[in-house]
Amino acid sequence: MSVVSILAILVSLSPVYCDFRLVNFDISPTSASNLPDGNVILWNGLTKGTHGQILSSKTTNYQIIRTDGRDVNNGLAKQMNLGEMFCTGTSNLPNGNVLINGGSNTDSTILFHYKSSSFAKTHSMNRPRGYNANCVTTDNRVFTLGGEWGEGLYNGINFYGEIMTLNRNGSYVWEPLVNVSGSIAGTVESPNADQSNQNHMWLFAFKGNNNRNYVFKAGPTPNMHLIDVNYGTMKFVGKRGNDNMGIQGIAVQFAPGKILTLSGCIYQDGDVPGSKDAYVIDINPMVNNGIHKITGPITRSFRRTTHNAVILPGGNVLVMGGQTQLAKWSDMYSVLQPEMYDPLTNKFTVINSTVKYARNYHSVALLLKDGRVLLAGSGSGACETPTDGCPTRFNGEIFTPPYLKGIAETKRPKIISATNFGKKKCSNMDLSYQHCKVFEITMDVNSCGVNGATGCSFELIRLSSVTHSVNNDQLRIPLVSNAIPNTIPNATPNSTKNKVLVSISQSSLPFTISGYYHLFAINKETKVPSVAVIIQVKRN
Ligand SMILES: [Cu+2]
Repeated sequence: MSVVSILAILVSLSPVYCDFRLVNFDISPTSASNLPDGNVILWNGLTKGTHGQILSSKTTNYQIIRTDGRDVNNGLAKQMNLGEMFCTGTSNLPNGNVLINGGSNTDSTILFHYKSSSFAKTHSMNRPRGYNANCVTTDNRVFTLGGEWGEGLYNGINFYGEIMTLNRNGSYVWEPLVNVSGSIAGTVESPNADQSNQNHMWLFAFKGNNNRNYVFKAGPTPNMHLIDVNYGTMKFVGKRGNDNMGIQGIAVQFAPGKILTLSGCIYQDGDVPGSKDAYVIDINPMVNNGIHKITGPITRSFRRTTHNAVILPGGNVLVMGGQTQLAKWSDMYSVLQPEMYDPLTNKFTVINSTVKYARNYHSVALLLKDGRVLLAGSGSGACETPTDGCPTRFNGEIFTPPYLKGIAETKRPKIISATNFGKKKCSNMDLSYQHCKVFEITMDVNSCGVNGATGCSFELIRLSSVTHSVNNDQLRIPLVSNAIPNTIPNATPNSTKNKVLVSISQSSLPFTISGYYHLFAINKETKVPSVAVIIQVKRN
């Protein structure tokens, strides 16, 4: 065999880099959630292809997939028949289960238990609604707000806030917060004011230094609000810079208390252009009863509405799909190129790659445990099979971000274990106990470089849920890391070189939400992230 032919074989064996890899599904997903086992649950409507639900129907199709996009079963969708699960509120609960509440015109509340892969119905909301939005609060409850009827009827009904509490006996109950007005929170003075209700709000929870539990509403209306979930009150806290109504837009908390908003368009219906503006809202001062800071407008590379955004390990935000002009259930005006926001430069840059298919209204995106990104769904929502000939997407694509371009899996930082540090056993990072606040991470030998584990930085990215592009669960928390102190008995530089101690900083605590997180190690020099280990974080 000649040298030339050996080289040719080597070249053909090396993995071909491709940004977006197509994965086929049995449904056209309109919602998705990360699960604590690393899998993802996808669901949509009444039939495998529907983007909608006939009122009073109780059937939803779903699939559970692995990180590589393969179904955990036989590739066929399953059905659950307990209630509506379309255009709902969604939350990743502190215990790892997924809460799905409302949808179209229902009050139903459904729990997905990830350990048994089963659904159960729980206490109904006081106000039936679809298009509501949730967030998990800093006192481990779930807050929901806004919405409307699925048939597009608004009729002046106030879709006020509600809060769901887990009782001591293990049951849940929704309590209305009638003074947290969904009408005020969801409305702006515009000719189509009522249409703003058909939009999932952008909600972010934090704890004040007065120990009260707050929710900041960043959008989609340009009027921002602060909600006190203990007192059940809401106040106007200012405009989102010069931003317009941000319908079919999104917001992500890429660092504790730092929210990037990516507005959509000004009306729910009609051909209206998408926004090109982004803002960063820093709500850290609000912890001490201060005033938030706004940076922007920051110019995006493309006009977009119906787009998705995913926070990546390292803190960049990947923006994908959507349209330059709103056209629901359509491939018109599609933006195929992704772009990335870098918080260090405060700029967006186009990524030299294109999605395989238009991913617009009702599309979803989630960060996966291996540092890749799932982008899925979209289309007309009117096809029953992938071969019907209309553009309903019975598929997704897995994006390999630039930080993994040309990187062999063996060259990534590798977390061997992440356990509590100290004398007592803690099965999670429990912030209420001093001895459970610090985690000891053991890295594979030299996988952060020759100087050991201190060559990596560490961060948490919360498991999250997305519907209609909106994902209020996404949250990134950089960790403080320290080498193992040499005061520990028997510790030698060699035995501790690949270990590091990590904890959540004091300034991140007000924004830390109980639940499961991806723990990533990132090589400080190459910026390459590890595959994540999933850990639980608890606060009392
Ligand atoms: Cu919808």
